[in-house]
Amino acid sequence: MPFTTISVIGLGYIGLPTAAVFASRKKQVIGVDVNQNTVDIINRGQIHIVEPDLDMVVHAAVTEGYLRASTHPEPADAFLIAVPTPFKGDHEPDLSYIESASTSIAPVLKKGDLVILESTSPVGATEQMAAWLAEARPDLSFPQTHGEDSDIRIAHCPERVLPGHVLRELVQNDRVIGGMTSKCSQLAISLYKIFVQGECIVTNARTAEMCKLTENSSRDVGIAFANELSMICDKLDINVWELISLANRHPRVNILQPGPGVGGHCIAVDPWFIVSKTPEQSQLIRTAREVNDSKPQWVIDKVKLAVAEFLQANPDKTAREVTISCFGLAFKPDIDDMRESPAFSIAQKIAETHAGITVAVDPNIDVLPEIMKNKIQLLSIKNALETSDILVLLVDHKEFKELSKNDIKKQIIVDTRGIFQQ
Ligand code: SAJ
Repeated sequence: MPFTTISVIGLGYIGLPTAAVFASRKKQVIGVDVNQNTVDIINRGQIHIVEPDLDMVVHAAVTEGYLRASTHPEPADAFLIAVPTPFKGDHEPDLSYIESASTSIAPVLKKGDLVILESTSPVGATEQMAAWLAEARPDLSFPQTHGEDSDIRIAHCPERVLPGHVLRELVQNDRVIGGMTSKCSQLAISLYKIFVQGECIVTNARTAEMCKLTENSSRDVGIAFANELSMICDKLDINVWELISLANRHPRVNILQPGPGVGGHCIAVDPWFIVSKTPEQSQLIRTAREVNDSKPQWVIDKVKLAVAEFLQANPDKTAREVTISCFGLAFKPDIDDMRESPAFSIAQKIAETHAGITVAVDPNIDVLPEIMKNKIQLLSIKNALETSDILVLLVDHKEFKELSKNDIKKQIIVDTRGIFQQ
């Protein structure tokens, strides 16, 4: 086996589970992160993110001596870069984290090492990473200049795991292996085969980059279609959820579900990496992004109409006496992750503009983020139902789906997930 020591750069939602899974296969793993606090937490055998079962796997890996975290890279046989690739204000991809990760590992690289870029990246990022490495280490040869004879092997192998199911999907999903040369791909396969039970399929680095972007753009376009339908149906007085379930009975139709918008750190971001490279050719992908990004404002307008409706029915009251409850803050059901969450931004916007009380309810969140604390009250489902006049359903958490029509009969409902309407 060519890999005794494996280093994972970036110990976030993808890097940490990946490091832990290698360690659970009894490889020596060095996890590297710029955040000292993250490193300290992991070295205590604990975790700083929420992902089912990850705490147990990390705890075992650290106490058995297979996983160790550090703020500085050390020599290893393989390096996996799993750092964020956000976009800048103009939707241009920001590769600065990949650049600093490359610069930080360059001094410890040695002949025969494998470097894999796992971060979701615009097309060309792997070649760019290889160029940064070559610039920092003129004494080593790289695939872009030396092909199959290079000292260092480089590949792009995008992660495709679903938050909430990361440990299972890391092992079971098929893996796209985009080597810069055939030998790069073969070495990358032998690394992933340490834990991957799915198939490892070889392609080139550019296709692998585009493959990951295509998967998430395809989902974004699908969700945009559902969101657009929901706005059309609202105008035409048709129940969109009934409509979609009927249309989906057709053997070749499979429409996704509308919601308050698209959240998370992947689907709302990755399509822009395609648009920024090929703006003229990416009209559908851009429009889908715009449709999904417009949905939160549409929901906020619906809430305003609901307040007006309430005041019309209760002429003795003013807006200051109307309590609005936002059910759900996470970016999707049954998790606590609020990153890029449309539910969170809708609740925040309501709290900023509504004269009365705004309440939030989320069974997976115990403490509100600082930014919300003095604007919103966090209540239990029961208390929120007792006190609120308008209920804005933003996330289809299982606890909300269990509510019966009797529980919610007195409120005006703005239901963005259709759980009270099917
Ligand atoms: N959503 C809808 N309607 C739907 C499905 C989803 O409104 O019918 C919304 C969700 O509520 C959420 C957003 O879309 O706000 C994204 O959720 P998701 O479950 O579709 O995806 P993520 O962001 O958790 O994970 C995606 C996955 N990609 C695909 O399914 C193609 C995952 O496999 C990727 O690894 C991940 O992005 C990533 O890291 O890129």
